[in-house]
Amino acid sequence: MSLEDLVEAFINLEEEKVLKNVESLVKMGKNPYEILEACRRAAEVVGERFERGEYFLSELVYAGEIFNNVMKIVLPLIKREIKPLGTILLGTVQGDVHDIGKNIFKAFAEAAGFKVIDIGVDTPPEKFVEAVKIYKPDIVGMSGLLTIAYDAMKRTVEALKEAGLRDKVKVIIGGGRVDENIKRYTGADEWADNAIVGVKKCKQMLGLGG
Ligand code: B12
Repeated sequence: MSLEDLVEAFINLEEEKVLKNVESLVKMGKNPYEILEACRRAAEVVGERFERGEYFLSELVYAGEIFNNVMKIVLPLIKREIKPLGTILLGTVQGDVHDIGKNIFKAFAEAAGFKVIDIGVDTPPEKFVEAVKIYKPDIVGMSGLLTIAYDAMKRTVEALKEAGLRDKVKVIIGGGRVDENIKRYTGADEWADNAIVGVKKCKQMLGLGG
């Protein structure tokens, strides 16, 4: 049983094999993050096959279900620290319903000691603004995997500005394809295409090292 076997089974969408592999790897004491990262790599290949027309939407949906079932086994294993570091308001932006990566980032941020308020998927800018007024978070985290998500992120940052809230929060964006250019385009303070790095950057933004 190895991470490579897991990746192969995931790419072939062999759910039973994937879940058995995950259970064995967990029993062997494998780091939960490595297991999730292997699944993320496999999901990327599924996405590429979808792009090439080798897999269809039903297979994309199935890959999402397999990932969610893996998370049910792995996420409860992540240890939580006790001290609250700060509050993160988190959501997937308008037009985008991908939430697997968001949920993984949430679990890692909570494990590191952040309080996370999750406002869900396909979240319009006004909903982010309302939630910032209510929860007064230290950080706003926006997730997005679709190309159209970058405009939604930009609109959300602009809406925070218009509401006079932009300088009261730090903004981090995340998702498989974000980078420094998209950070600049959206007006965010930070970006991360990986949950561990995302948590580290959240700590740094609040002056907590990282
Ligand atoms: C599973 C999946 C789906 C599932 C999603 C299920 C769910 N509940 O999320 C379903 C079937 C619903 C779906 C739908 C669609 N999808 Co889709 N999907 C994928 C797939 C295969 C995997 C995504 C995933 O979960 N990856 C695993 C996670 C763990 O990775 P991650 O999201 O990057 O998260 C990590 C980091 O980015 C980071 N992170 C994530 N969020 C945040 C937030 C913050 C604040 C921080 C700090 C960090 C952080 O931490 C995570 C862990 O390290 C990708 C392929 C790919 N390359 O990503 C395509 C992909 C994203 N989908 C794609 C497309 C086209 C679609 C559809 C338009 C298909 C269609 N024709 O209907 C729809 C869009 C629906 C919508 N409006 O959103 C394209 C997007 C192309 C583009 N450039 O826009 C991709 C890239 C596939 C491809 N190569 O063509 N999809």
